[in-house]
Amino acid sequence: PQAIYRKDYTPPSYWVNTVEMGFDLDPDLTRVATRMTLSRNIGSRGKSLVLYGESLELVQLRMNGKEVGKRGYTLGNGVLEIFNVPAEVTLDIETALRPNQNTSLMGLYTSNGNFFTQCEAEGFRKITFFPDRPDVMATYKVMLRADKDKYPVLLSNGNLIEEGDLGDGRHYAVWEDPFKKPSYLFALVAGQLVCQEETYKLQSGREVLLQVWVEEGNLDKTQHAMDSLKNSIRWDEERFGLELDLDRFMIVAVGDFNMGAMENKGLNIFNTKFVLANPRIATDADYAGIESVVGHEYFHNWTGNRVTCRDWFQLSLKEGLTVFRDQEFSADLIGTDSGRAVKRIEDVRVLRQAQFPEDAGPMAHPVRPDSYVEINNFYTVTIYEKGSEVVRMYQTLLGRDGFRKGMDLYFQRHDGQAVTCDDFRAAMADAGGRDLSQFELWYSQAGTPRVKVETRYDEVAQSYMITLTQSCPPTPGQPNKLPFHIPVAVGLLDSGGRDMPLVLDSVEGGDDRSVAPTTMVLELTEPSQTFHFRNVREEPVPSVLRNFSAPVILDIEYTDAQLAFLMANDSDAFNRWEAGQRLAMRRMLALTEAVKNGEALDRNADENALGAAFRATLTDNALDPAFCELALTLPSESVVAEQMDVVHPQAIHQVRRFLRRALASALRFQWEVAYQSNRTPGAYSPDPVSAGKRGLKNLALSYIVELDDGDAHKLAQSQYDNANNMTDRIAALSALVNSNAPGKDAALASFYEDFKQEALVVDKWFSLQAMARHTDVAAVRELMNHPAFSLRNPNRARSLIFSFCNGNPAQFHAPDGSGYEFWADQVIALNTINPQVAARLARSLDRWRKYAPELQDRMRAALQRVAATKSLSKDVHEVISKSLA
Ligand code: B3K
Ligand code: ZN
Repeated sequence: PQAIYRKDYTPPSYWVNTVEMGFDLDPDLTRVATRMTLSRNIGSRGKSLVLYGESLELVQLRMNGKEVGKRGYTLGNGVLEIFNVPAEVTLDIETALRPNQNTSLMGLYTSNGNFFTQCEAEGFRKITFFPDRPDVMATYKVMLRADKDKYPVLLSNGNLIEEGDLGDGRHYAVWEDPFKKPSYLFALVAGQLVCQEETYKLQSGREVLLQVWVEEGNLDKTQHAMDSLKNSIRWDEERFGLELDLDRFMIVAVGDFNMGAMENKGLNIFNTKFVLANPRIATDADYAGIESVVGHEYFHNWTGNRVTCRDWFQLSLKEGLTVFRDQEFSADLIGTDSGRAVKRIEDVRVLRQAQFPEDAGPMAHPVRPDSYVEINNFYTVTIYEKGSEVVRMYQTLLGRDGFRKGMDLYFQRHDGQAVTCDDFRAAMADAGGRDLSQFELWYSQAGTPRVKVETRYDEVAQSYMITLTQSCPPTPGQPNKLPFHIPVAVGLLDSGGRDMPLVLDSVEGGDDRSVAPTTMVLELTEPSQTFHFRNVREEPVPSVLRNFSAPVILDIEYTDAQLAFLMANDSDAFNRWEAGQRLAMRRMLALTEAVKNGEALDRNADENALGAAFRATLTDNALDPAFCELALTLPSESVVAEQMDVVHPQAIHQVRRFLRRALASALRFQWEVAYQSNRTPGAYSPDPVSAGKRGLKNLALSYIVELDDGDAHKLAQSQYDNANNMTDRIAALSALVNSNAPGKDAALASFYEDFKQEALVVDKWFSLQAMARHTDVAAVRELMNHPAFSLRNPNRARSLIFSFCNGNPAQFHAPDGSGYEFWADQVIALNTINPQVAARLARSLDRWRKYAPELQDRMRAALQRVAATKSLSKDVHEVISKSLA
């Protein structure tokens, strides 16, 4: 397969002005008639017209009404090239396709008997031949025709302008989207669906129709999505002055979907997982996920749809920005400072858990990649989450108001256009009156920068110096890196734990502000820089990278005592959490080293430093329970693995369990108190305060159950039996399943019986077992034989296979390599069904070079077996060959 390079970008030879489509929907053979008007681009005289098409039968091709003869075009390798095309032209193309056989879930496909589309990134070419690239924007008018009984609902983008009967039991609907859009935002839905709808009044007074479409029987699960949509609309008006531009906005839920959701203009299509919720089936995390994904897709209407990407290398232009917007949306909805901090910590956890490893592995790529083989492989945590961090840094550098000015200028300049990351950066720089040229390196250089912190206090001069030194490891194709422009937010704590006023020496004649700030953003732009603070009365404890002001790894030396001090006193909640994580990480790495050296972990080992810090947090009643939960959660096994040169998954697992048991037994009474005092009696509500309490209560339960005694089992069993919501039920079930409680098998069985009609809950049932500590490869293979299991449904495949390969490291990395054989079997099986899903799974062995040599050999063998498979998709091929390179 051929790589595509960013430097090779050329504008299209023809623009498309209008598109009219007629669909005769039939699951076995759908016919699509497309009429488009095109205009030749300047400077393209003599160039042919290039259209893309895949898995399509070309039934007819006409140019200005006349059939194009065999010599007028070539067709092969997914490209239809037409020669001698006039400057202004009308094309008529008829195609035929087979939705029922489309298991890739790209283009037009069926799910449970209904029709859906997914066109991003390059799915429209599976519907008709088209210049399927995001810089070609056109208006669309679409007529859908189908059997009226089987497909009573017919939806597409924009406004419904006509509908009626056709005779023969068939009917039609005509939709028109007034806004120009790239083909990847096209969508249609047809089938037996019902909706919850509401009219909503915008701030301007205009009324819009909001609908959430689901299969019959799910109408009791749409309220939260509807509420989230209304919150999103209001938030974008208030925070960014952006109004919904259509009269109708629809969300449709589908059970077979490759990812979370899709922002098609006016017709967002969602994985059921991010729409359906009620207390019986959804957890607090599900409620939060729905809110942020509904927000994310809605916010794309401006950042992605109105202003879109020139080419797919610019993907982060819309994705990084829209993730930033959805993160801010969720934080603003919680409203409190501590709620914002909790949200920030959760987002940084995702970055560290998933993006840092990507940035350090064989698939590392810049936020704006230079090349790709398959664009679908580049919907990554780097493009999304690191991209969001890059956008956040503009806000840190320019301030909230400055950032808003930059956004306003961006829309003023580019509304209706397909643009680049440079255009976004220019709007920020121009609105803020700042030179942001060095900031470009955040887009072009891969890898996670490290920032080393050194300090010196001069008591006589009452001055304090902070030296920051940056570096960035090599990544594929990028051996040497230039220094980044890094905003580092710092504060200084006095011995009483209070923030000291900050006065930088470089500020002439002191600060003209009457009150000195207590947090300052230092801008690191050189390889190394020293910042001098004056009037520093005593040697402070520095709090560096407050609120995680840049996506870097901070190397800073603290004593255990300083970490405990920061954990107790830092006014920056993020760094309070961070101090606790550093303390825990230090202990976990030391113990893992001990296990690797064959030393036994003493059950009565003294866990004083960590134990005391945990005790202080757990007994501080002034702390927000949601924050406590995060502070009392040990770094995950994969985050610990990232810190090691040679990873020993079983040793890490053993250590994390050992520490959890030690903390459980040392603090048992306090865990019991936390359990009791964070109960949330009464009707379930997913609000952040209640969810935070449940989170801490269920963390306490999980620690208590580590002790695996009768009382602990009873507590979990009783919570399981009496739960009135899924959060508490699944937490109790998970505690039971990870213990030796006598009732655990019965609980698993009853859970399945109670929820077997709810696909999303059956997913949870598989996933919980896949990640349980007793579940080995053989047990997972056995679960695949369960009648409810299917590889074809992405959610189900993810719930069992991905959960095991990514979420149960100690079992997956079994020394005999059986986990890797299992992985290879599933990648190969999925490759023929759904290349996108297969390629995601293929990433699970990404970091194979980090493991002990015996494991490496077995991983390489599994990778090579996949590589040698016949008819490997380019999706899987790209991932595997980069892993082996
Ligand atoms: N833009 C889509 C992702 C499409 C993925 C295509 N493989 C969802 C989102 O980011 O909102
Ligand atoms: Zn997105």
